[in-house]
Amino acid sequence: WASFNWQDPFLMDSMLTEEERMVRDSAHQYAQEQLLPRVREAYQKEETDINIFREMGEMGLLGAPLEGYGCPGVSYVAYGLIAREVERVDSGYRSMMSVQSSLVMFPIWSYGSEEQKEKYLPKLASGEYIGCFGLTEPDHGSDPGSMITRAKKVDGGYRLSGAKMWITNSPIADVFVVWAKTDDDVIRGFILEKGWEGLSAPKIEGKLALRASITGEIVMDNVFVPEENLMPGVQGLKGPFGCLNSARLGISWGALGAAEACWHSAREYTMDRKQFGRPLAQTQLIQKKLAVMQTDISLGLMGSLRASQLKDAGQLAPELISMMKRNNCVKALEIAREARDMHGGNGISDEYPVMRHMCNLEVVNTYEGTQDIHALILGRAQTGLQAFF
Ligand code: TGC
Ligand code: FAD
Repeated sequence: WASFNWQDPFLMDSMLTEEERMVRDSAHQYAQEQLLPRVREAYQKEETDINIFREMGEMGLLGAPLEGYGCPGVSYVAYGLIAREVERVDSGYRSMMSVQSSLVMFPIWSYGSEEQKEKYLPKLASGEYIGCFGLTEPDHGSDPGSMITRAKKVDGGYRLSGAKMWITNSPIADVFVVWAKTDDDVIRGFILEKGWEGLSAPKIEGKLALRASITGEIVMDNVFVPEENLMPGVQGLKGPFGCLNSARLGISWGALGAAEACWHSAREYTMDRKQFGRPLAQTQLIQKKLAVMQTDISLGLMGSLRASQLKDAGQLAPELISMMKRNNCVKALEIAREARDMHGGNGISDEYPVMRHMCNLEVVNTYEGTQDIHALILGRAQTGLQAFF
């Protein structure tokens, strides 16, 4: 028998290519050396450092799986490994990165005209431009198909009116990918730019989670969008959902990075902390909790790895992404809550990462489709019965 590797029970490392291991290691080094030292203050003060986009651009972490236009073109497995390393530090940093990569660069790359690709992608890849993605509205979150944002056809383009809510990066964004219904009631994607008349993006204050990542609204008051800023390549909800597929896959990896940080912190803490004359880690209850964390993380990673390999082979169904996004976010949140508890009173201090991860993971469970919405997608897939309404 082989000896057991408690940190990597399935020997996942050996299932990665040389390039994937290299990408993972450099993302790990960047996240631990550059992001970790600033996260405590950023979270406390609710500050988003825009230099992080430039740094990530230099590292090749923005739009990593896309080919051309200054993007590295790595595999989706590598993209997942990057998300895991960044979210090991903070879900907010992964959010900044995955919105830019999957929700702004991906639609321009997939549905944009050649001119749009050349104009926006290289600057988004380098982090010179910051992007945001406007789908959710104040009254339409889980059901974006009912959106009311309108794009009225006028001479030379469209006039956009409406509001988008809970938009990652919007107050600092240069480029806004916005989804709106045209006169014929069809959802289309538009690229808006900061400074256009009638466009504003106020910050949402009072967030108790994901505080290192700025969130805002997008308010459009009759904004003129020239014809050349309509993305020609897609119509209907499959446009935004195509982007969400790729972002959700990355989140399934990222959430486990946060969970791993909590697991390792709980393990170290309970090895050091003595109560009743022995380390907490020498009690049966604590060992059971550590075993559950290890099992859920390891199984989740195997699922995400397989899903990403299927994506790279062109064989991935969106429902499997729902399964992995839902499972890994739910498990990561349970692990963070348990790890917080195992740190006792110290668990509520920001000296330890567990409470911050726990709060962040509440959001990660909600955005990109809540766990219940993904359960309904999976329920529909196995029964053929629509239970959303
Ligand atoms: P439904 O009838 O199911 O589908 C309508 C059309 O869309 C197509 N479609 C998909 N295409 C590609 N990939 C997918 N995953 C797709 N899912 C659906 C479908 O084929 C159909 O196309 P067509 O051509 O036949 O018209 O639509 P529905 O209105 O019944 O949808 C229900 C539901 C629940 C699946 C959907 O609305 C949903 O997923 N809701 C969750 C909303 C959501 O995830 N919002 C995310 C906002 S962005 C965000 O949160 C970013 S946070 C990022 C960060 O900070 O990290
Ligand atoms: P609702 O849809 O009102 O759901 C509330 C509850 O009802 C949930 O528990 C849900 O599961 C449940 N529910 C809904 N429908 C059903 C049903 N049919 N059956 C049973 N239960 C149901 N959006 C963007 O477009 N771009 C972004 O960049 C972005 N970033 C975000 C960043 C943050 C910090 C947050 C918090 C959100 C962000 N979102 C973004 C929005 C996010 O995608 C939505 O919050 C999410 O889709 C849920 O929508 P909602 O908040 O309107 O909740």
